[in-house]
Amino acid sequence: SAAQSAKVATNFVPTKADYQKVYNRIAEVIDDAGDYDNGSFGPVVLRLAWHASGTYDKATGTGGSNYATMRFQPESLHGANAGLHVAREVMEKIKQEFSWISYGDLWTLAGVAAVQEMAGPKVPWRPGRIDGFESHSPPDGRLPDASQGAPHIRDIFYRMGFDDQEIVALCGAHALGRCHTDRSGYDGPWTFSPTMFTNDYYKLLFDEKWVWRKWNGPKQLEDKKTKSLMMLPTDYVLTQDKSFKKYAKAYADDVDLFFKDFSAAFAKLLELGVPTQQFVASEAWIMQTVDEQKS
Ligand code: HIF
Repeated sequence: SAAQSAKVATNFVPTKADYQKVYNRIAEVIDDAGDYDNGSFGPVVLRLAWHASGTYDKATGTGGSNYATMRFQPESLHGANAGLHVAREVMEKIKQEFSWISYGDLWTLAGVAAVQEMAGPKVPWRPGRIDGFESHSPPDGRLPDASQGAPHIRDIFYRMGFDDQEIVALCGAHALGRCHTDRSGYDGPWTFSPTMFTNDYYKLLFDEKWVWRKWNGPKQLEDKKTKSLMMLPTDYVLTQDKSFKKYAKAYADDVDLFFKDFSAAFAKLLELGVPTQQFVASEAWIMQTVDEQKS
């Protein structure tokens, strides 16, 4: 009967294998980007996972990935989130197929899939986020402003509960993707391989000479040699601030150390604001890459 099938539907308890199916679908959709940005939605999907999580405030326990409030206005219209409708629309296709998954779990799992499928480290992840309401939305201003310096970066990331080492480890994700003039106003990629997770971001910061770009847009740096790469003021700060610089140099010199520290910091970011008792597993899972499942 209809009543029975409705009951079956609500009693569906997804297993790790079900989440792996979602992961696999995300991996497919990320790659099926046609002419969009180097043929990949990976970077913009990763940015969605981070912006959904990075609103967390340790002091009040508000914000974070739990309620996926970026589905609602005004958060979807916050300046920092410009362009993320692209990622949310890509994710919506998957939500239609796997309606049982919460948006917070879907978006954060997509961040994990993006990192792993673009040859990055394994990132432990577990489900348990629930869809919330507009009333759960964080205020504007919780995400970082790229035009600012070290004190601002510390304010923003200390508020989430990160330390200097974790901040610098996270920043390596700017090896991926690019800035868009019609989104942030900034322009260009950070590395020559914006769909490959590498430690090139740190290497380039130290190996290239960075000069202010002469243009009508917001203040950003360009590499003197090719003028094809960019750094935001907040990226360049990693070479100027003594404490940040120590870690950035270490990650430039040791890709394994970077992968290990990025994985830990990014896994932590994705769980901010999710009450521990909501998680379905006491320890986070390691999802398999598409390649690993082929053998
Ligand atoms: Fe970004 N980030 N980010 N970022 N970000 C942009 C794009 C990406 C900051 C600013 C910007 C992190 C930290 C900070 C990604 C991932 C992460 C853009 C360009 C700006 C301005 C948006 C656009 O125009 O499309 C600032 C100020 C940060 C604090 C220092 C995280 C560590 C690096 C937390 C992180 O994971 C990714 C991926 C992109 C590329 C998106 C794309 O569409 O290609």
